[in-house]
Amino acid sequence: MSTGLEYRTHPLDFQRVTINTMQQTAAAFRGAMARRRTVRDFSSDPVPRSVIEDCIMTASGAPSGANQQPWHFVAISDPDIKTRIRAAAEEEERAFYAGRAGQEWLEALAHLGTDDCKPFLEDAPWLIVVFAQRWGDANGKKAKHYYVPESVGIACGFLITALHQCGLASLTHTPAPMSFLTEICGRPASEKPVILMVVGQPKTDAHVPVIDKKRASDVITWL
Ligand code: IYR
Repeated sequence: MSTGLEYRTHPLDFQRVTINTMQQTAAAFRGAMARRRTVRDFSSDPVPRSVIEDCIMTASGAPSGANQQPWHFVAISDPDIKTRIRAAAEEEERAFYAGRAGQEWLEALAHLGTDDCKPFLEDAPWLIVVFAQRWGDANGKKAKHYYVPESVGIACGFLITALHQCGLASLTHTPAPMSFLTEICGRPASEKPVILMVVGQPKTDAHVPVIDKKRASDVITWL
């Protein structure tokens, strides 16, 4: 079926590297990313807005279904807005830890040492709320978006990687439900908040839980 729409191309910008460089880069990047940990003890040391913008634009360059880029990022440094977000998030978390989660979920989380107290929502210099656009607006007409959760998940992966690469810690925080973020961030109802990314430097005495990572033989099947 022909749509009659135009297909245009330009030459790919791609640099081949030697196998040696490929191997060294892969191993070095694996090591660098292995040192990335989810942090919950944030210092309030400031982080330049330009760094946050660069990391967000790295995320926004991620591949997406039909290249619809179905995302919007709200970057918050305003202390009053952070205080509102903390209050709303902690209200949800109190209900979560007091029973909404259920025993099985709480047991799965126990080794992370989390509770309903979220000081990092005020301590960290930046909060980035990632919104998924369930549909787009094509000249006032609702346009269906494809593979939205997958696309936004990939963009969040780019964001976390970019933040780590430039020396910043992050926490993928998901108070449930997180619909209060739509109102606080002034976003339309067509957008769904999916991740509240907490970003900054760790406190100098920050601790993280002891966790295991799966080994190659656990996660890869070679055929
Ligand atoms: N949102 C809660 C609970 C929580 C849920 C999962 I899944 C985690 O990986 C970590 C925490 C909280 O932030 O405490």
